[in-house]
Amino acid sequence: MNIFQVLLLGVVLVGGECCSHGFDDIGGHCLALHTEVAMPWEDARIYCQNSTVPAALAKMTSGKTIRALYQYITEFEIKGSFWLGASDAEVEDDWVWLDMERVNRGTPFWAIHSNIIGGWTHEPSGGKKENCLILDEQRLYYFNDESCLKLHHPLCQEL
Ligand SMILES: [Ca+2]
Ligand SMILES: [Ca+2]
Repeated sequence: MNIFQVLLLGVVLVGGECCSHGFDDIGGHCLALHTEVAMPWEDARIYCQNSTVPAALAKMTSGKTIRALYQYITEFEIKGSFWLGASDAEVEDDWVWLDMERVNRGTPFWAIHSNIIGGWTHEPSGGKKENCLILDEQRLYYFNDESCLKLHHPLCQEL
């Protein structure tokens, strides 16, 4: 192997596909949108964990990633809402990702909704009845708190 072949190999290894089979690079993250199945949040968490590569329910911490994902969903005309790896089941209104990092609040993450006095606030608004996080199709794929027992698609992320 000459120096040029070594350099070429280096480019292929560094610049090649970063995501494993079944995952797509969306905004720099390797994500898999499992529209073929729908299940409660806890089952979805295990479903992602049981992927053929190390993976978990997805974590979304930047508006840029959410925009890229929304573009992907629009482009491929994907339907349905997706579970993300966050919950406030442990302590009500204390939203944490599976790795225990706190979930960002407000814009550009959580959907807005009208409150009973006619003003606008952000989700989450479900109190103790809604303890799991979805990317909500009905809310243009912003975050919404949802009953953990509802059936949605797992959104898995390669770790
Ligand atoms: Ca809650
Ligand atoms: Ca809600």
